[in-house]
Amino acid sequence: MSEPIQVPTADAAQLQRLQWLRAELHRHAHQYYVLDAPLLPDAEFDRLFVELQHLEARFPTLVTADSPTQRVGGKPLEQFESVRHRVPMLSIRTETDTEASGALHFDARVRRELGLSVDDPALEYVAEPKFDGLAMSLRYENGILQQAATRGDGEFGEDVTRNIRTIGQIPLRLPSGVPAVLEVRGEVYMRRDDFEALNASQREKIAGGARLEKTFVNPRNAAAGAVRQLDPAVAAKRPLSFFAYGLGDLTQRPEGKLWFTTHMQMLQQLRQWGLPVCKLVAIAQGADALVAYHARIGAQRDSLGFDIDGVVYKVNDLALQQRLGFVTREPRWAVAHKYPAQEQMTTVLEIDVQVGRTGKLTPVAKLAPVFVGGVTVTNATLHNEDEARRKDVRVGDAVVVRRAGDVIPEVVSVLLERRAEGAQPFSMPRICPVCGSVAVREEGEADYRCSGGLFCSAQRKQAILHFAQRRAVEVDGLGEKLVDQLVDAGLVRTLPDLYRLGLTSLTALERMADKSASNLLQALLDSRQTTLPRFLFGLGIRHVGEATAKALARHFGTLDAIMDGSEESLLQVADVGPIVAQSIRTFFDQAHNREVVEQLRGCGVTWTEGPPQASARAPLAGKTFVITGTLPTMGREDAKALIEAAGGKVAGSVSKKTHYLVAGAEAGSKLDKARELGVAVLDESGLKELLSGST
Ligand code: JCF
Repeated sequence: MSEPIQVPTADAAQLQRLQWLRAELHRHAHQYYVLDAPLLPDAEFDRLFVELQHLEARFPTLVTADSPTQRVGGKPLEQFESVRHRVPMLSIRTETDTEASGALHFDARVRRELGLSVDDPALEYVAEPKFDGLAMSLRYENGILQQAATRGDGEFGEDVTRNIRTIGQIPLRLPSGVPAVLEVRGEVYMRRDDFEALNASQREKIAGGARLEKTFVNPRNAAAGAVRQLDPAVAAKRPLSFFAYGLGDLTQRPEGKLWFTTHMQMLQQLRQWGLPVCKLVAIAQGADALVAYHARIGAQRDSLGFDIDGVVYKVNDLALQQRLGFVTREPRWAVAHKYPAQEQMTTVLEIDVQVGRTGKLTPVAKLAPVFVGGVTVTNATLHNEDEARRKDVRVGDAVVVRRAGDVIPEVVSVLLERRAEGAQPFSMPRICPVCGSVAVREEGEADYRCSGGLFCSAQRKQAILHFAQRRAVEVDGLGEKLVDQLVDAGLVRTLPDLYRLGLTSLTALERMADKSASNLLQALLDSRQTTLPRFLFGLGIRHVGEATAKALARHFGTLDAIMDGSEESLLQVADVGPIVAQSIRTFFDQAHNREVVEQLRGCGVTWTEGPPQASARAPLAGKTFVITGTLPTMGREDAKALIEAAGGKVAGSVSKKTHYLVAGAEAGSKLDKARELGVAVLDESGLKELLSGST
């Protein structure tokens, strides 16, 4: 009756591929789990793993007991004592479909397994970020932290108690009334700013030659390395954080009463007991709410302060969780819904050297296009000569590219074992690649600069783009392509040349229709009515950013006063120090710069000038602010403008140099950081009080 089952047999090439995949995966798993030093980005490891799974599914007879697919997680290191988890440490099923359908599938599956029909009401879920760190089980006995263990293989983990005790966020003692045995499960992770600071100091130690300190490729690895340090004193210097998300072993309440009946109640209880629980955890009713949560956290992903690789959905009702149960070691009531990976592998096609507005030469790796952290990346900066040398990136190399947070894409490491023979080390050119002038690197500077000044067409182009940008004089539609054309055709050499353009010369350019040409001319006419701060900023004086330009304009009132101001008088301006003052003086001491200003005025560029407002009305002079969260009535830009108008500065991230954090609703990691550093925190009304000068 039944048909004979066709068992396909693998050919030699498939067999070889299978064996190669197993060997590679074993090697990389050891690097990752045991040595905390992965050679491949996670996404690449996953690809190899899935390829092996597929091959094994096609040829089931070839599955071996020792195949990497037959085992979860890593084996414990010898150095740490092995701990048996009283309640196994779960892993979680991952949904790699990063689209909304990933959430819809989970809801549909849970409903099916519970026997619910379309007419039954929506299920209640808890949604939380999925932290990219390492899983930890904290065992409290009678309220005292007795043991901390890694996941290991889920059954046996490593005893890392001594290292975990150094994490400030983890309470060593819980308040009275907690269960006699309480095992808290959560994730140890490293915040992005802590990671950057740690790597910076590791690099310094390398540069200082003190001892070879390695830098870490990402926060997850840095955290894993710290947790498995053999020396707790070293672990203590690694800034780790912790979020609780679940429970293991637990003593029940007397008389059969329950501590809690939902996952959310459990988290709230943990928070009350003093354990850190992420504030982004939320209740979601039904599939659509899961989709919305995935999108909302995805939009915040870059600004969260820590890496996440997805979100986790859990059925909220603990009784329903119990009904759903487990498949092998994964609960049926939870899933991890991923986001696009933040690290990917690609190839370096070329290393270019770009010339900036101030002549700075920046080496840039041109990459085979790769989708990382939600965008397609084709360039990664190598910053400067020292960085390029440290990373030793060469043309043709396979590299790991990382894009996390708002930061520009970065090459984190080179896959040395894949380097082609004869790949040549990169060296910084000693002449400008655009104009051929000598490039010089001053004592104590990291950058080479082209010495060609405005003779260098790259610097000219950048200067024009800087002048024309929206935050400066704003010439609508004058972008990179057009500036390239104008400069290359010799139509524009200096800023005033812009205002001398005419219809005939413009339409002679390639791909320039009458319409675009007249649009540009109109935009140039419109740009002539500007403001003094915009004009000053647009001139591109080194060290004069928007805030300084505003402060100068307010203090002096007129351009002539600034151009003729002595260094001493410039130093009177809030925010202007000796380097900035000298830079302004040097700029206006050059006849050709004054000439440019005069010609621009001659072309009709104007602004209204006012009386000087010597920094009297600058109650916030010298103070640095950071704004975070949603303020009740002001937009962030409004708050920023008010602070700057009062002489203060607004920065993007909290550091020891921050004087005030202005925090609105849903302030996140910046608020934590400010509290940690003891930075004063203001709400909107506090800011208004400061601005009025009454405090
Ligand atoms: O953030 C995480 N990495 C994370 C891992 C969060 C969770 O709520 C988890 C988890 C692994 C297993 N929950 C389970 C059950």
